[in-house]
Amino acid sequence: QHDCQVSNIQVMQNFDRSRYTGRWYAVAKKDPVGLFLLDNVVAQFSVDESGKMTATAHGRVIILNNWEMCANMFGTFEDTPDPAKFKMRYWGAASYLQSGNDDHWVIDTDYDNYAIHYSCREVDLDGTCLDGYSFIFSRHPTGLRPEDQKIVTNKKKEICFLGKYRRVGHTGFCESS
Ligand code: FEN
Repeated sequence: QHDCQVSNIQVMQNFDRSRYTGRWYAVAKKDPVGLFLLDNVVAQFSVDESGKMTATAHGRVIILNNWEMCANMFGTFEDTPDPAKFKMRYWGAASYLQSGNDDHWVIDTDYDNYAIHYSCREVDLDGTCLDGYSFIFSRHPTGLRPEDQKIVTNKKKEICFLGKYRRVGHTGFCESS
């Protein structure tokens, strides 16, 4: 469970998607290779009448010529046999934003305060993650509660991303859109 094998990573038991709905503020992120969201990342998860999970997310990006924009992203989730593991198809509202299809795993959450998300895009020959990203989410824009911080640190270790996260600032840049 500490061998960094993607296939051995433990995810949330009995994940309840309806309790996961609503607004989540990214407080830290581990970036993938390539284009991504810089900061001010807020996600909003929904479950429709048929039970399918969807989400929107926004975040600040800097496009060519150092132009600051707010990227509005959309995601639809395909279920897998594990209730905490999804395939996420995502795209942006603007055509210059990259789209893709990523794994979307919920590692741990208490639904009311914190959540740890994980996505490995490329598994190395040795079974570890070569390119992946992860968000630490909080229900509170101010950050994680002290009592949740040690849980989150332990999970960062388990997914072998400890030391690879950066704080996600919230300046209100995307709040008007
Ligand atoms: C997640 C959960 C909620 C729904 C979604 C999520 C994932 C979002 C992703 C965003 C990717 C952004 C990209 C930006 C980009 C997990 C929060 C959907 C995966 C790829 C630029 C930057 C500069 C430029 C062009 C594009 O394309 N950024 O010149």
